[in-house]
Parts: sequence; structure tokens; C-alpha cells
Amino acid sequence: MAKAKEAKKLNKKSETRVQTFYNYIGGEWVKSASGEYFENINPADTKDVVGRFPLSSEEDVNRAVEAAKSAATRWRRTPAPKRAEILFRLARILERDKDKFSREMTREMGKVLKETGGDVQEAIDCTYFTAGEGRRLHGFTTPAEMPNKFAMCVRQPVGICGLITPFNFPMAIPSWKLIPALVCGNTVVIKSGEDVPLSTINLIKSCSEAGIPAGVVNLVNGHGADVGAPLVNHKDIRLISFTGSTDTGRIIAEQCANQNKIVSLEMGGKNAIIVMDDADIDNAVEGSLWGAFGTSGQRCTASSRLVVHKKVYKKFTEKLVERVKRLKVGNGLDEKTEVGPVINQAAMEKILGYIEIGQKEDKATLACGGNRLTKGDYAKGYFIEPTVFTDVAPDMRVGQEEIFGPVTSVIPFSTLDEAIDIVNNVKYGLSSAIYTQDVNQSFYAMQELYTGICYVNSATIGAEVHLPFGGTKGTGNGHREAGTQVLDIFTEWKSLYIDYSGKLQKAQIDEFEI
Ligand code: UN1
Repeated sequence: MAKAKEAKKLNKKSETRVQTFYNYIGGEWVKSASGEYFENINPADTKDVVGRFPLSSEEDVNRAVEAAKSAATRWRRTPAPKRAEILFRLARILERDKDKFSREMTREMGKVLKETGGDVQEAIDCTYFTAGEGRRLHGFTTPAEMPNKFAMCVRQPVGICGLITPFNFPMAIPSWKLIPALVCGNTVVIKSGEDVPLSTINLIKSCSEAGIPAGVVNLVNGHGADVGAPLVNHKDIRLISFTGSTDTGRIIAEQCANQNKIVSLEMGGKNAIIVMDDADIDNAVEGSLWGAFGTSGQRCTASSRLVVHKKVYKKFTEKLVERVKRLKVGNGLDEKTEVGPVINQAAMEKILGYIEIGQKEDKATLACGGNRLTKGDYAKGYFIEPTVFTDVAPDMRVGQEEIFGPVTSVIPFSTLDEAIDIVNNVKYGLSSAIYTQDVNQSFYAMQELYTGICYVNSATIGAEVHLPFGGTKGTGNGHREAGTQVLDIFTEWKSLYIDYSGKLQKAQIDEFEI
């Protein structure tokens, strides 16, 4: 977010050097109404400008919604298996260009190449899986209560959808929203994360190559206040699907409520791994490293709390800290790098602020890390040392608030019930995990952990596209993306009654003689 805010109007010199990108409206790549641009900066090297992107406003949103409106009837009437055929083509294009898209994603977003490869792969998986729904989109039939009468239920598209996506999964998350919206027969306007506009453009270019008709998918680049807000408040937008911060999500929910819009929210997390005393400690340490520091901790699902049994606390923390100290931080394009930079200056400051809170206000023990890296090439970007706090009490701010950076907090406990209370006692409820060899403990934890996702002997990250994704409490508003459950976001049910008795039959009133 702030990276785009830092963006300046560009001078003539940089206009010639840096590649320019456009909005996609009604099947055309177009400038924004203002004709202004913002710069997309590489977080590993802030001198590297990835491109300039249109600084858009309400006027651009209005045009995009108009385009989505004109395409709506035709797309809705296109048989779902035919819509799906185009999406299968899209999946093959994404596969073909996976390496290129991954490299470009690392350059604009920072996470390491293996992970950007995973991000594009998640978009591919989502596209194949969800396109399959084109030949299912099941409804149901059910008996009617009167003779010679038929009852059934079908899904219908909701209309024009506004999709607002974050920076941390620049292709996967847009695909989670876009592909189901399309297979269900909706048309869309996307506002991509302003820190990662290129990856969304790569997705949309691929849609266009696959043959998605003009106007079905539209993309408007720019800031939340200038593009997101007019999108949420446009009278012809029927549904908003948003992934991002809890604060922004709450504002969007309020605005949608006032306009009677459907809204699906995917927001923060404060996910925890429980490590029991019988756990395979080495496996738990590896899982914790991956869960806490993958994507530099910038996942909604990040393992930002490690809740560890007192009997193995010392052994676990020593091994963990020793491994964390050896993590190689650097430019994600370097194959040896394990942890990339964080997304922008504001994120870096927020994370460093929490590290300070952890030490001063919370008085937790800083076991390793804690600083911005500034020597040599590190000075060029937003690099923070992987950081571990130990002896964290569950109610400390670092144990409660979402930090969204390479910081994790180790919290000791004595009984499984106590651990479960610690995990559940935060305002979020996205993902949780338990390491144990005991089948009874694992099933009890699966039952009691109040999160949308729960793992056994694995970290809190790594959700697969064919299972529902989302969280309880402050994480969401009851919807689930991915799986087939996402269809409930992007369709509304229509109940159909067919009376072939040839006479008036009154439900709830007529008696049927048995
Ligand atoms: C997110 O952080 O918002 O389960 C999405 C995972 C990924 C998706 C994370 N498949 O960690």
C-alpha cells in the first residue's frame, strides 16, 4: 500500500526507461482517465523500478463497471461448460508461462522464486479445479409436497463482482476469486494490490489470450481510496470479495451492508502451532521455520505463535533459534535465499515497531534477530532479520496482534487444554496446527481448535485449492473461498417449482388424501 503512496508522478526521463502498463477495460489496454502513473518498486532493491502503472480513479472504475455490465448477459448465457473450456485454456497458458510469471512476481513482491512458483502453481491448480465445476455446478431436485409437481434448485450468477486483492499472493489470491466468479457466469472488475500490479496484469493478459470475451474481466490499477472505495460504492456492483487487513475489511463490510451488497471477507490471522511433549521435535522445528518465515511471515496463515509444551520447551527453542540464525536472507531471485524482503517501507516500519513493542512493552525475550539488515546489498531493500521472541505470555501484544512479518513468538504451556485456550484466545481464527504422535490428542485438538483450517504434524500454511479456505471470528464473515464451497459466494440459489397437474394446487393449504 504505502509503496504506491510513495509513488511519484514520473518525469519524462523515467517514462522512456521504464515499461508502462495499462488498465484492462472492455477488452482494451487503456490509460487511466487522469493519464497519471505510479511506480512499482522492487522491495529487494528500491532503485529497481518494475514498471509504471496507471493511477486510476472513480472515472476508470465507472468505465470498467460499464464494460462488465455490457458483457454480463452474454457471458451469463454462455453454457457453463463452454465458459470452463476457456478457463482450461487459461490454466495451460499459466503453466506455459509459470517461470516467467514467477520471476516477475519475485521482482515486484520479494518472496523467493520457489514460493512465487508455488503462487503461480496455486493459480494453475485453482483454475483446473474450478474450471471442472463448469460441468458440475450441481443443483438438486427434491420431492414437492403435492402430486404432479416437480421441485428443483439451481445456481445463478450474482451479477457484477468487484474483486479486491492483496500483495502477498499476487496471482493465487486473484485466481481464487476470479476463476469461480467466471465459471459461475459473473463478470468482474478487479482492483489488484498496488504493490504487485504486474502479476495481476500477467493473469489478465493470460485471460485475454485464452479467449475470455471483452468486458467479462476488467482491471483497474491504483490505490484503495481512489479505486477500491468507488468500486465498493458503485450501484451496479452486486458483490465485493476482499482479501486484506481487518480494518479495511470492516469498512468495506459496513459500506456493503448499507447498500445491501453481498460481501465476502478474508482478513487477518494470528495462527499458532502447538508442539506437544511427544512431538517429533526436529519435524516441529522445520515446520515452524517454514510456517513462520516462509513469505517473510507475510501470510494470513503464518505461524506467528509457537505454543510449546514446557517439557520440550528448552530443547525446541534452542534448536529453533539455532536454525533461524542460519536462515539466508536476501534477494528472492538468488536461488540460495530462504527469506526475502518485506513488501515496503511502511510494512518494514510496522514490523520493526512490533519488535520494539515485544522488547519494551511486552518484555519478552528476544532470542534472535530483531533488526533491519543494512549492510552491503541489504541497504538497497526492506530486509528484516528473522526474529524469535521466547517466554511470551499469551496476552502480550506480540502474542495477540497480527505482525505480518518474519517474527514469531514462543509461548510455553503445561496441558493440552491450556494450549488450546491459548490458541483460541485471539480475535482471529484462520489456521492452527498441532505436532503430536498421539492420535487421541490430535483428534481432540482438531475438535477444539476454533479455526477454519487445522493441521496435524504440519505448519499452519500450505492450504490446497480443493478444500475450503477461510477463518472464524475476526478472520472472515462466514464465507469460504476455494473448494466447491466458493460457489456459494459467487452464485445465488434459485428454487424452481413446476406444477404439471393442470389445476391450481395450494401449498400449505390443500390436503392430500392418502
Ligand atoms: C494468505 O496468506 O492469504 O495456505 C493465503 C497458504 C497458502 C495461501 C495463503 N496456500 O499458506
